[in-house]
Amino acid sequence: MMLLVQMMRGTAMHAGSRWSRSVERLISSGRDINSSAHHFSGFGEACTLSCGHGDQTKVLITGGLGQLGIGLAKLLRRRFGKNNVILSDIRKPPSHVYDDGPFIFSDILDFKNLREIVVNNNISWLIHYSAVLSAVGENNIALAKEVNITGFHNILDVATEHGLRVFVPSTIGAFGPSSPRDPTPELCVQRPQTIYGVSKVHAELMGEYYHHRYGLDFRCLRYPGILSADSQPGGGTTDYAVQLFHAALKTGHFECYLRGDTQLPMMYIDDCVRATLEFLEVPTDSLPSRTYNINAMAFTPQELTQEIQKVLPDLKVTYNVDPLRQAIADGWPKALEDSSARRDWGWKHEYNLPELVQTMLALITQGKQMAEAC
Ligand code: AKB
Repeated sequence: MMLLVQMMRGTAMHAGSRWSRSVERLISSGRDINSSAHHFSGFGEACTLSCGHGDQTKVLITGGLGQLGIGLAKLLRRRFGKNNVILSDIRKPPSHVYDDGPFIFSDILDFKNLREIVVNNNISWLIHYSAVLSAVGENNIALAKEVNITGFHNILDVATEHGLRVFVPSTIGAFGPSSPRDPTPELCVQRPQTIYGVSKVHAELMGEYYHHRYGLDFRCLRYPGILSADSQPGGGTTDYAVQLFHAALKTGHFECYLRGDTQLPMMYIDDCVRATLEFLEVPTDSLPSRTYNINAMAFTPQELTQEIQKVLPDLKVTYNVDPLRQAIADGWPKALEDSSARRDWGWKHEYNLPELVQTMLALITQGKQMAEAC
């Protein structure tokens, strides 16, 4: 027992101050250190015990009410069982979210709250979706720093402390104007010019460092802009694409804040959540890298409009360029090079632009009809 405490103190000294404080608190709290012992074996060496999780994967999703959480939870619940996937956020969800499976309050800025959730629910995978996106981040840098950097440190520490598999999305936003843009390789210059991008590069590097230093099972995919029919993105630069579909069906007119020729990589949500689950299921020893690009399609607002006009010929799109979001988009990749993901774990997208358009229009129409019928 004494030896264990000394080991933990030694480990804590090597790590960041948040971690040190966490370990010190645990030691001085007099809580059952033996029961936590196996968690700490993940530090500096591979965790050879079962990490207390048994065989059952139990997942916590942070930022669960954003664009991706509900869709991912649905897929994971089909795979692991309804009650083994906990969706969390700091907001109150619509009531159907409570019906679909467990939903709890979790604040990633509150380390103790995170730790309680992980311990009380025997969490083994942590999927960290809380983030302030690119456009909102530029308008509130303090908030972006707090959520995307401080919050992320809490995630890293709790995941390391409890030997979790942790997934953190990165994005096309982790690149900048000096990166090669068409296509953008996995390893290249990364000098983003947004706080969002800087925080994502930070997350990639910190996660990889914790993997190397402490054996943390960190996994990261660089997502393109994601399109979904029943959940809206919030505060991003690629959001126009989802908004265009809704406007096309609602009013037949859309005013686009990006220039018509701005090409960005995009992906349909089903491909995105499937990629995430497939990547998370790869055995840790079979992954040569921890951060991968994934790509599906790339289009401009003009190309998206033309494809939608094949179904809705009266759609009219006008342009009123927002300089902030245009500058962000002008520094981002036009396409991502993703051959490593295709080679290492068999990544394959299913949706191209025509399938995306058909699916989005059908689902948004169906959703509108159901809402009207209620
Ligand atoms: C954004 O536009 O900020 C996001 C992203 C590409 O990361 N959708």
